[in-house]
Amino acid sequence: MTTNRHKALGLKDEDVIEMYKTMLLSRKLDERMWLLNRAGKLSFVISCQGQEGAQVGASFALNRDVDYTAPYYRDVGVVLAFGMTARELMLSAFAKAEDPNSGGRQMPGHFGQKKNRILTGSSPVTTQLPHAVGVALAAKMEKQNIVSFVTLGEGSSNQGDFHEGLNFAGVHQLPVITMVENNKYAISVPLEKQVAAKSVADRGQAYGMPGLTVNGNDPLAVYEVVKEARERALDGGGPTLIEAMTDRLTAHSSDDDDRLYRESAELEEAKKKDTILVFKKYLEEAGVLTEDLAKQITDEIDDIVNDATEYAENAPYPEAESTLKYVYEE
Ligand SMILES: Cc1ncc(C[n+]2csc(CCOP(=O)(O)OP(=O)(O)O)c2C)c(N)n1
Ligand SMILES: [Mg+2]
Repeated sequence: MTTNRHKALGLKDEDVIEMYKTMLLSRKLDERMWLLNRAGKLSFVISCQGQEGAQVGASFALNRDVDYTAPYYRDVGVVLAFGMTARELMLSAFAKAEDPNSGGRQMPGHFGQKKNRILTGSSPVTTQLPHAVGVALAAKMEKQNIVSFVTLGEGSSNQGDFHEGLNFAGVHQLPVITMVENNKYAISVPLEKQVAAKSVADRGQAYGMPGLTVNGNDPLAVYEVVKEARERALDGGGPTLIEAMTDRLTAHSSDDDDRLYRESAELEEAKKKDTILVFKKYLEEAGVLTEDLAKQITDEIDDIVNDATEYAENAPYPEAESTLKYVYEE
């Protein structure tokens, strides 16, 4: 019964396999980046691990040929789904000239790629939200049949930009979908010290839009609510706020030690609900993922990660003389 959930949502077997591959590629790239960081080859990693199901489930519910996204730093699953490649993500991690995000100028996780309609973000959290609302305003003014999709962490939903952006989107009924990836930590600060409200989703009501909380470890559940939100937006029903409950399976970043503020038992519990495992189990029970296919996918992804690492490691750094390019008018 539950094993046919993807078909009930209009997803073919090939679609859910593609979702699984995208999630696994996100995870394996991230794991490789940690190894490279600990080996002294990469300066910094900020992880998607634990949040891939929410990221990929949401992205697959969008029209990735026309919609815009304003992702936040953990969204490896979103940018891969929108068309960024493993090589490009590694080029960014190694800060190489060919990195499409910033030519090696920004820290990793600062995504931006015009051809895939991924808006450039900057370091202050939540600044991407008013940008996404602006894209939705333009889409409405130009009568384009598209939505913009923006993500952020729950800690960042306390930032002014969140409230200003959502209020504007609500007033003008704009086609923007906001997804808060609630991993229950803002660096070392636990959820109960971040938000007094019962849920982040409840904040939608204040801005005149539906606010929904969904199990972010279940990509199909996220797919469903984002798909509905997209249809509502295109029908003129305005914005939606979604809170995807997830777990951050790593420290905040490679510069953080989460053992100082998070009990190991809590992390072990979170690992039991790991979105990759949850989705793999679903696909096995649905008869979509056989042992042979699982092995084939793992091999394929290992090859992609190895190729990306080798390519990026051997790629040239930007010329020192190019440092000020795009900073001053030439
Ligand atoms: C305006 C602003 N304040 C503080 C920071 C430093 N900072 C970077 S990430 C982060 C935590 C954000 O937590 P959350 O929004 O829950 O996202 P998560 O990292 O948990 O995914 C903070 C405080 C920042 N980048 N920008
Ligand atoms: Mg958080």
